[in-house]
This record gives sequence, C-alpha cells and structure tokens, in this order.
Amino acid sequence: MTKTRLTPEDVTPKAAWLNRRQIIAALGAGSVPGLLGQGARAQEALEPNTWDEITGYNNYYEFGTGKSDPARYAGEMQTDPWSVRVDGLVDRPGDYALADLIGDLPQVERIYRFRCVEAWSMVIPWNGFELNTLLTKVGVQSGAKYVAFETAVLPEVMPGVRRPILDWPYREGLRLDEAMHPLTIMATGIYGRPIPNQNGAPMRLVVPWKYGFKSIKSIVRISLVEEEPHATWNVSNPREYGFYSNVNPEVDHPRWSQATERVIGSGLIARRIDTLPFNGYADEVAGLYEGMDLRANF
Ligand SMILES: Nc1nc2c(c(=O)[nH]1)N[C@H]1C(S)=C(S)[C@@H](COP(=O)(O)O)O[C@H]1N2
Ligand SMILES: [Mo]
Repeated sequence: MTKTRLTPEDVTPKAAWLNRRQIIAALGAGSVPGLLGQGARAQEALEPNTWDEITGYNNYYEFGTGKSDPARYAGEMQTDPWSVRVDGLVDRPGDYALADLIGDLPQVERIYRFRCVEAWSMVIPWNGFELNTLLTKVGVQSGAKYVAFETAVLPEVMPGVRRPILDWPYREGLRLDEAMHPLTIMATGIYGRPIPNQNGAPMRLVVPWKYGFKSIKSIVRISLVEEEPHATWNVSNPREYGFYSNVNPEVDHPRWSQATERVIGSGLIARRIDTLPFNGYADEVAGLYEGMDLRANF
C-alpha cells in the first residue's frame, strides 16, 4: 500500500473557511494559539492520518469489537433516509428528516487530534457543523443543563447489538456548556467526502478534548435534559470511565497509563507521544472546568 501523506492544505478546499485561515496564519507566525493550542506538538500532530487509517481502524461496537469489524460490516447500514428525534427541553421538538435538521447549518472543516481512551490516537480532518448551531436552531429552553445522545439500534445489520456487549442503545451526554463550545462539532464528512458508516454516518459527535468514546456515532436522538444523562461506558463501569472523560495524562485508567499515546500509522515500530491535558485544547476548554477537581470528576 502506498501511504499518501497529506498536509493541511491538501484537505482544505480552495475557498478556505475563516478558521482555517486563522490556523494557517498562526502557523506562519511561528506560534499556534487559538484553535490549535500547545505549540510545537500541535504543528507536528496536524498531519492527518490517511483515509485508509481513519476508515479501517475503528471502534463501533454495534458492528463488533474488533478494529476491522466496523469497516467489514457497517456498509450494510442504510443511512438515507435518516430521522433524528429532538426532544426534552426544546422549543421545536420533533422527528426531523436529517436534511431538514442540518441542511441549512454553516459548514466547518476541522483537523482535530482524536485520542481514544485505549491510548492510541489519530489526526482526522472532519467536515460538519458546530453543534451549537443545531441547538440554537431547535431552541434550548432555560431549564436544560445537559444534552443526551443516542445511536441507532439496527439488529438486522448490526451484529454487535444482537449480543449484550453493552447496554444498547449506545448513549452519551455532555454538559450544555460543553455542547455549546465552538470546538464541539457534529461530523458528516471526512476529507471532504461523506462520512463512512464505520465512522458514524450520517452524523456523529466529535468532542476533541475528551476520550473518543464520548464522540457517539450515527445519532438518532438528541435530548435536552435537566439531569446528568446516562452515558454507556460511564454506567457500564463508573470506576474506569467517568462522565466527563476529559483527556488527562495525569489521571491513569485503572488498567493502563494515560501519560502517552500510540500514534496510529507510525509504522512497524509504533511511535508514542506524550498525551496533553485536554488533548492539546486546554487553552480553549480548561476554563469550562474551573474550580472542579479533575481527579474526582474524571
Ligand atoms: N455508537 C457508538 N459510538 C462510538 C463507539 C461505539 O462503539 N458505538 N465507539 C467510541 C469509541 S471508543 C471511539 S475511540 C470512537 C472511534 O471513532 P472512529 O472509529 O471514527 O475513529 O467512536 C466512539 N463512538
Ligand atoms: Mo475509544
């Protein structure tokens, strides 16, 4: 296999969006503030993984627990038409056809580091929209404090959900301020192409400063709620997986260190790099957790 290494410029359409220009300007100036944060590491890590790496090494337990199961099985899933239920504390609840819900939202492209709780990482060029634009569109009511998400359960095409691997449907949640943060996106594409099923088509969450399992795939329900929502991994093993799950090199998983991460695609001798607080996005998001004990609220 010929490995094509692309630079950020290669994945950006000619008419770059504002945040892309800001990033490139920052890189040119030799410092990397704003969306990237964290100096030299950020520049190095910006080199995205290949399409084959991003779409061939996945976690999507509905299709099996092996890293190649999603690529093997997810193609059977029908993602068009796709309906999303929006309910709870919103002004405009309903069962929306996907295009009606997201068709008019401003598109963004974001090259984000992606850090799995299993201590591997990639860099992925996502396309999608900021979650806050969707939430504003449906109208968040004042009592809402959290956003809850659910993945589709399609036993006909998902071999994993026919077994009690997890308590299906896969569910996740964010505090409302986390959900409204501009770094939090819904991804509908990768490398400018429609997002493949194994990566969470037709629409999945991406929260780059949290462990990958928070970034729930193939979303069919978004609920605005008052109480901290059920989150699948947190509920299945609260000692190992916190509700927040912000990337934190100083708080180890009970069974392995979180201080470093294996870079997917770095070759036969796996390259390990230091894991950064909030996965390198501390400048942007640390303020959300001011005054919180990040060891207790892991
Ligand atoms: N519905 C659902 N969403 C999910 C998962 C899953 O098993 N089911 N796995 C999570 C985990 S552990 C990770 S690391 C990422 C993987 O995303 P990727 O395959 O696009 O890299 O998806 C997350 N979202
Ligand atoms: Mo993960």
